[in-house]
Amino acid sequence: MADSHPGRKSFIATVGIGASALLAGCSTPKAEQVGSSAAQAVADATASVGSLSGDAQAIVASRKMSPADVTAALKTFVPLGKHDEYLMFASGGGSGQVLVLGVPSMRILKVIPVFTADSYTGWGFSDGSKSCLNDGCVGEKVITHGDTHHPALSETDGDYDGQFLFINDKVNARVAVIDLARFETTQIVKNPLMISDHGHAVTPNTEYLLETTQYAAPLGWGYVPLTPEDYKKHYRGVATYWKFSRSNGRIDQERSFAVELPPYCQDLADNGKLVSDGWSFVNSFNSELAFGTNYKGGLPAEAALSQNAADWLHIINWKAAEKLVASGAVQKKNGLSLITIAQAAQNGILFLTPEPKSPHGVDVSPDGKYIAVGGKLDPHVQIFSFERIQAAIKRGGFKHDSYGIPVIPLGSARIAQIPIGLGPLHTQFDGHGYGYTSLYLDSAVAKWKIGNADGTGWEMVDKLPLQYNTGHLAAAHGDTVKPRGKYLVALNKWSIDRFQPVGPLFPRNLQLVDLDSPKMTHLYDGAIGMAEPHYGQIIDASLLKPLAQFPVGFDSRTGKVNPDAPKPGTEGVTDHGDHIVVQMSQTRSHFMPDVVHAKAGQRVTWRLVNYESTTNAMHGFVLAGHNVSLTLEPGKMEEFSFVADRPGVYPYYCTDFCSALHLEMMGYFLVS
Ligand code: K7E
Ligand code: CUA
Repeated sequence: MADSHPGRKSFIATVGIGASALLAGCSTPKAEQVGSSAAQAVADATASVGSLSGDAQAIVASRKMSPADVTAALKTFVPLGKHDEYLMFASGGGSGQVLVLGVPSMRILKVIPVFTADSYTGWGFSDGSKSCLNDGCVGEKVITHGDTHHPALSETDGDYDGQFLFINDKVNARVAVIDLARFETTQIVKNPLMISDHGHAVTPNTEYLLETTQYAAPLGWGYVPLTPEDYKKHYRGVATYWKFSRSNGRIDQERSFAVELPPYCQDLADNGKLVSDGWSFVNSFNSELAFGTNYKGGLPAEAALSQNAADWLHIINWKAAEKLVASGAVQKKNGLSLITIAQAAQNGILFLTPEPKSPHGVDVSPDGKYIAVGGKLDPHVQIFSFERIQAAIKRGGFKHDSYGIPVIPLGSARIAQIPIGLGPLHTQFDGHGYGYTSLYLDSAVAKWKIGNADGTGWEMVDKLPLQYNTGHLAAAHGDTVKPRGKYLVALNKWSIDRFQPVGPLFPRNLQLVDLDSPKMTHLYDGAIGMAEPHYGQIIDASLLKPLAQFPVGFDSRTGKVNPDAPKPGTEGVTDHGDHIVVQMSQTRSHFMPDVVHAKAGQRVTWRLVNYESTTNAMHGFVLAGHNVSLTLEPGKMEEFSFVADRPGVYPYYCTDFCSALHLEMMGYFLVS
């Protein structure tokens, strides 16, 4: 990557990115060149695909496509009317939502609202979705945004089963359940101990969702002054194990528990599988126990937290933790069973081992034998052996950290470090004996060979530049016991010159990489016009069995048909004096009733059902002046309520062009 790219450098200068490592480390873009002459390219392209028809040859020539372009186009094109082979669930970052994309086409199929209201679907507008969002209140404070990071598909025997998706909200330490029969959020829980989180992963049979803190704080959201002594003594992290019950599709706080951790700034987390099932691995990056003091002339947080050569990998035996909780020896704090650091250290639940230096990603190999750690400020992917960790635990004779937690020496746990480049972050696997680690500073992905238990044979075999500043990678089933290889999506932070300029807020670039070719090749740039997507997971689409429509009167709040749902022939308005109840239906192309009267000051309970039995026949509903916006799929019931406080004439109408007489699908709400 020798060429320089003025656009890139001036961009960095303009935004004032100070880190010299960033400038030095970032690969510079290389124009994807066609070759010396267009004619040669056409000849090459034609040769590469055998005989192209006359039309195709003309297109290749006129668009100046290289053979690689033609191959990429053919590999990502899903023939008209056909479906993608895989679906990717990507977090929506600061939008608080989840994206669903088809792979390999990279078409966006759906945006699932989770922590943020959405006026298209009506999430946050109906009473049911409001109450789900309100379950995520921080105390009395209603939160209407989120920062989604790590989607986690439910697993059976360590592989995705297509039933549920879980997603965390980093900023407010919340976890949400999405039911993949409906592709709808069905539950949000607020962590009663931590105020913000980061790591999030399921155990191999979805017994638990692991949620780990990032920025240490007093447990239970209280106030303690920020001094070095107070930080050490009263600030804490936690690993929370949320119990998930598949039978009702809900998280059960009563059967959940947490393990108290020192304020080391825990980061990503992954759970063991197969041989390492029952264990969790959690990174951290503040062995210094520091915080920023630039407000009074000291070090900024970024420097204070990255002084030491090593940080701590936390190793948690969650099955032992589960047993300790079941024994009744564990106290509750804010309604959640909390194993203290002392209890965890004494009962073989918590161990530490050093890891170089300011690590970020931690990912367990498909066989469960190895833990790959991305060093962020260290140019290696570090490989830890579960077998060696277990042998060290058996041997005992530990030293301890200042919190009394047993420490396994680095040499006893790590078996290899593979030099791969600058800024290693996150790793995925392909099921063919290789790992793939993103390189944030290099803007690249490194492919490396999974070596032997004795530490030999671990080596990088391929590297592909990416555009630019890659965060997570997602491969098909790439973090399960059965990775499928085939495709890798790089979730890039910056896109710089890859797309038509659309103003200073640039699209994110989800790049599709082909893992089937002998060397990794780049197939597609997928622009995402929303927040930084962080992680995504890619599942074989045939494993998903979503509903095509709801039974009539289906209420998302309960997941059942609501007995109060309007029924044919019973629609209308009932006046109870201080309030009215509206029972309304939608069918192409009318509302029944199409006029609703209320008196100023009356409370209104409005129930609406879409009676359609034709798949895809949805109707919208908006009511002028009342902040009501919904979409109802066939069979769906929604309920909303408000006080009719302002006399007037308010049209309501359907927002979906559902028939030739869609514009006539309207009515009046009159407040006298
Ligand atoms: Cu690396 Cu939140 Cu997984 Cu962003 S995190 S990239
Ligand atoms: Cu219903 Cu338009």
